[in-house]
Amino acid sequence: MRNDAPAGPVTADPADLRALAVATLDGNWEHDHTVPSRTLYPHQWSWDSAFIAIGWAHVRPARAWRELASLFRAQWADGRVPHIVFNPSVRVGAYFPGPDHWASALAEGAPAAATSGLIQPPVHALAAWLAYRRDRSEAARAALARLYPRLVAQQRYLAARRDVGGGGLACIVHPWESGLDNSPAWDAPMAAVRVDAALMRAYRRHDTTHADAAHRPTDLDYARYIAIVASYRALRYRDDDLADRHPFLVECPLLNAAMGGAEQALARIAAVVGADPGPHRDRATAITEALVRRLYDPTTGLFHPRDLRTGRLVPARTALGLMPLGLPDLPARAAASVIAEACSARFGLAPRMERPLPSHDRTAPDFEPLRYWRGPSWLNLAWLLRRGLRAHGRPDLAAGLRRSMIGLVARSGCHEYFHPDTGAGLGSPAFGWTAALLLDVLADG
Ligand code: 2M8
Repeated sequence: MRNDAPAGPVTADPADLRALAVATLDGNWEHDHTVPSRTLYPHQWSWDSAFIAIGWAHVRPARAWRELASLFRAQWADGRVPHIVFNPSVRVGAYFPGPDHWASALAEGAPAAATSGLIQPPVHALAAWLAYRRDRSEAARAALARLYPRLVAQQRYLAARRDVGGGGLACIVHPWESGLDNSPAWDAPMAAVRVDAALMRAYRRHDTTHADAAHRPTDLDYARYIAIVASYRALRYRDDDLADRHPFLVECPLLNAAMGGAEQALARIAAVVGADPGPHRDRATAITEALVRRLYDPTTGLFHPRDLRTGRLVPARTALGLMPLGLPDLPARAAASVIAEACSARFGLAPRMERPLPSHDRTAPDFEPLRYWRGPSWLNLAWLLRRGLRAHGRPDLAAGLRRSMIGLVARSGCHEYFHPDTGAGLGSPAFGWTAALLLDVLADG
C-alpha cells in the first residue's frame, strides 16, 4: 500500500484501529526506516523514528531495531543525531530544504549519508528501552547493546556542546530542533532574527503543495528558518562560540525533559548491557534540578523556554511547558502545578475529555486551531503527557487522555494532527508516529 490517499472515517473497533495503524506503518516503511509521510516528509526524521520504533515493537520488532540502527548510522562524530537523514533515492527537490541546502558533506565529522545539521528531542533511549521491554529476545539484547554507546554519545553531545547557558541544560539553535516548529513559544526569539522578507523568493517550499498553506508555518517563518540554518551552516555546524554569533539560542522544556528521560532510560539499558547505571541516574537528577531551577515559573505553574539572547523566560503557555511532567523525579510541587494547568481551561485535561489536548493554550489570543503547532492536537504530545501522568499518580487523567487519543484516530484516521475542537484530521492523512503511538496505547489499557 502506498500512503497517498486520505484515510476515510474509521471505526471504534480496536482490532480495526490496530489494522489501520499497521497498514499505515507498512505503507510508510522504506527498506530500513519509516518515512513520517510519503508526501510531506519523504526522508527519515529523528524523533519520528523513535516514536515509530515504539509502534513497530508491538507488531514487527525487527523493524524497531532497524529503524533505530539506520538513524544512528547517520550519527555525527561529535555525537549529534541529525534531525533528517536524506534518502538518496528520493527525487531531489521532493523536500525543502533538501540535502544540497544542508551541505553536510562539507562539515567535519559528518557521516557518509547526507543529513541536516540540526538535532531533535532525544527520545531515542526511551524508545529503545520500551522496544526492549516488549521484545527481550537475544537479537533485541544485541541490538540494544550496539545502540547503547551511541545513545550515550548523543547525550554527551547535548551536555558538552549545547550547554551554552552554562546551567546544565541543552539549548536549541533552531525552532526545528524542538520538533514544534512554529509554536508560539518561538515567536519572541524568532522576532529578533533579522531577515529579508524577500529571501523566500529564491526558494520553493514543497510543504504547501501537499498541505493547506493556512495550516503550515508562514513564509516569514520560513525566511527566518532559512536564515538561521544559513548562520549555523556558515560555520559548518560547529558549536563553538554560539553565544557570540548565532541568532537563535533557547532552552526548550521538552528537549531537556527528553534529555533527562533519556538518562533514566539509559540507566535501565545499562543494567541490561553490563554497564554502570549510576552515572545515568546522577545525570537524570541533575537535569531535573536544572529544569526546575531554570525553566519553571512558579507564578504560571508551568515550564517555559528560556531565551538565552535575552536571559528571560518566554511567557507563552504552550504544551511544551507540560512536558517535564514526564520526569519521575520532578518535585511534587511542580508536578502538581503542571497537572493543575493541564486540567485548566487552557489545555482541558480531564478523566473524560470534551476536546483533545491542544498544542497551545486555547484561551490565548494567538491560539490557531488549524495552524500546525499553534493549536492543533498531536498524538506525540498526548503520549508524552500520559507517561508523566502515570509517573505522578494520576491514572484517571492518563486514562482520559488515552481515550481521547484513540477517539481521534477512530474519528479521523492516522492523521498528522487534529483540529483541537472537532478532532477533524489535518496535515498528512497517513502519518507514522500517529499510527505507532496509537498501537502503543491500544496495547496498554
Ligand atoms: C515537522 O518538521 C519538519 C522540519 O523538520 C517540516 O515541517 O518540514 C515537525 O512536525 C517535526 O516535529 C517532525 O519531526 C517533522 C517530520 O514529521 O515534521
